Amino acid sequence: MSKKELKFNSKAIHGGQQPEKGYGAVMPPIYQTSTYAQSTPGEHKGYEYSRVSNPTRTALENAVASLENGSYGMAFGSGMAAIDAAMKLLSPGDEVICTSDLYGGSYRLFKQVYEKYGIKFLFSGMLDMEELEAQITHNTKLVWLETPTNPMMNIIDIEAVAKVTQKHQVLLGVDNTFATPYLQRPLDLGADIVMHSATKYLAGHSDVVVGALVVKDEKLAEQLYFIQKSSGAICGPMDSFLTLRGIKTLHVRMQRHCENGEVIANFLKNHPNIDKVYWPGFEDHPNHKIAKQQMDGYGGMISFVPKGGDYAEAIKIVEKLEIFTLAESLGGVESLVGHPASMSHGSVPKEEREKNGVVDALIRLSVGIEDVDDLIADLEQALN
Ligand code: P1T
Repeated sequence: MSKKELKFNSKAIHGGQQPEKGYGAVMPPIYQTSTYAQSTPGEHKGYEYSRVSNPTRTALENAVASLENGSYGMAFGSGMAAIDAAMKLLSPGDEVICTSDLYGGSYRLFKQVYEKYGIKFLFSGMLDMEELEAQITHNTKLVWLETPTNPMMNIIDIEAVAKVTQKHQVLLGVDNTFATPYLQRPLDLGADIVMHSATKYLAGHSDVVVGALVVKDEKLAEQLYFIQKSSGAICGPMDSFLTLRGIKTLHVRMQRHCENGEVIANFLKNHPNIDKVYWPGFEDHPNHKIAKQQMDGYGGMISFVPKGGDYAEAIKIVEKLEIFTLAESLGGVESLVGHPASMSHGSVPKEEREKNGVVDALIRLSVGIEDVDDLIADLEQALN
């Protein structure tokens, strides 16, 4: 049976991978080398310099490409480096339309780095396709979306957006960090580029900062490999190894993240001290129908606003939590809590983020895979 035909849980372990050629090592060795011997200039065994490629990184790139049902993968030194590489496909004068609710670091890269180079960024809720289409001009080259969005958990219909981008011959990039390919495979829905902060669920153990891109199209892959080797923001061999090791349990971890997420979302929804809970698994979530259609589960990311909450109230709660560690990031085995307004989205101007619902009282949970009773008890003590 070809490894291409494997089901997801098997692909997480075997996809795009083969035992190492030298000694049959089941896990790819950490090729901690910058360069490779050549017998005469240009004669080598497939690798010449580790900025261009490295066997441990290749193993990771193939694994991520396999999980996303893509053909080509590129691994970078961070999620932001992966997005940066995608933005380097653009030229001055080009326009990008992105989801208005977006990781603060992506917003910062777009507005404070790339606008300086003459690239224009427009924002859209991406819930109304006619509205999205009306924003497209002959300069639009890329639509960039997150779904679920960080931190408001909006769900964007990838297939519907892809119909619009294909009609206008615009590239579609999807940041699949929150969902992971376990829950959602954007390339199957018509996206051209899938991006990951592999720092999060893919690696899954809060021990690396890594990014990835996956595409199907050969020409697009060539352009991105060229950018990757030219700009050089690559993932090192040690981090490639750790990310690959994390991926081997992605399906098991995600299953538990989803189970624990559901219990905690419902607990918060029924709690008297909570005003709003944002989680796409709720039937009354505005985009639940699309989530149900395009995702295989709802994940472990939840945002909420305490009743009558303000900045001080939110800070009190995040400080009181004990098992939920107050920290940037998400997607690891351990539960984390974040305060988007001052942490992950601190670089988004207050009026911009409040338009999207990222108010000072908003709290974001990354539900880990601990015993859910302990997580509930922790929330209970912090909320009361
Ligand atoms: O941190 P890095 O690996 O560079 O990835 C950036 C990134 C990109 N896209 C999304 C959706 C993200 O959530 C992130 C990183 N986010 C956090 C650190 C955070 O706390 O939200």
